[in-house]
Amino acid sequence: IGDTFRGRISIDKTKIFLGGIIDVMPKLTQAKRIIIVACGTSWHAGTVGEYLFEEYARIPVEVEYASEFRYRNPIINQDDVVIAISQSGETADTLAAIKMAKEKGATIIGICNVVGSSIPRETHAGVYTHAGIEIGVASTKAFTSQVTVLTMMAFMIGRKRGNLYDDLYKKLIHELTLVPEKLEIILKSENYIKGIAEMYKDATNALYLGRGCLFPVALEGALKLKEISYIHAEGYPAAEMKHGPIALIDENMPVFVIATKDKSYEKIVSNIQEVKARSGRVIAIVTEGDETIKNMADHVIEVPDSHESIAPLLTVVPLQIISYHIAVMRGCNVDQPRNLAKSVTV
Ligand code: F1P
Repeated sequence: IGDTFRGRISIDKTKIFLGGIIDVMPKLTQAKRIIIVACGTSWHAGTVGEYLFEEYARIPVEVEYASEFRYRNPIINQDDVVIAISQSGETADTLAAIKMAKEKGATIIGICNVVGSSIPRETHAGVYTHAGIEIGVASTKAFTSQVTVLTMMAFMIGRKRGNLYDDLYKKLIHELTLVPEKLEIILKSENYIKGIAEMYKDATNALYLGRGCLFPVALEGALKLKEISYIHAEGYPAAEMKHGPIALIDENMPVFVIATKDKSYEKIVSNIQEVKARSGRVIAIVTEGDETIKNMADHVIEVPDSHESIAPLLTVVPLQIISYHIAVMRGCNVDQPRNLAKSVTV
């Protein structure tokens, strides 16, 4: 893989280091636009990236389904940076999308898991997530590791572009270093989460709601339920609920709301009220100690308090666990769901 994807990923108290993209850092920091191309779960990770890049790096971002993008005639310029995200590094649509963007002169960066796969070989630089082999077809740790890399990139570019002053930058780095121990705390609630799964295992539909960078987490929660338990599920931006999905809500509809404390908190609380007013069953992912939502929701799953930029990494895990237990209780093969392939190479 030549000179790309070299170097290690590390975080210490004062800096983030993404060895594989050092050479293209000037291109990234001066990019007029970042285009993220991916499929499935990787597209959801890219959409978290969109929120974080815009917030911290202050660069316009477009997130594209590679399967659409490759068949359009998109306007791509030489000062665009295209980021391809793919667990397998072999997804045919993502590969075709970056080949096209490369021909039009864009700088191509990859975020991939499988070392030496096809997508990294078509990029100018990139980062291996080193998440290990995904045994299951449905991506889980690939998602959290892709989001981790995108979060690090957003902070790094933000810092280089002068948007993040010292104290905030250090605080954000510190927050990243706390993720593993916070995830350990969340994993301790597995039995409690399994109990919630038991109550909803016979659902025929489910709705997932989130706002800001937690909206893609809602999409990913819904996708995990669909992929492994075959329950129809939809992820929606919470504020869009009133434009359609609200018609579906009744006492049989479980509504998973990702509602940790951030700048949208008051708004998501009113979205929960709207669901409860229509007798929907609310399962809310909340910041620990949130009594307000506890008094409104049917169930809450608490995650440790964190900076809002870290919340996608923490809140997706209880949703993955719930889908896993529902699938097992329904007798589904969680590692090899029907009709799904690990790498979609055609
Ligand atoms: C994309 C993807 C996965 C999904 C399934 C099918 O793969 O949609 O997100 O879980 O395995 O493919 P990739 O490009 O991230 O390897």
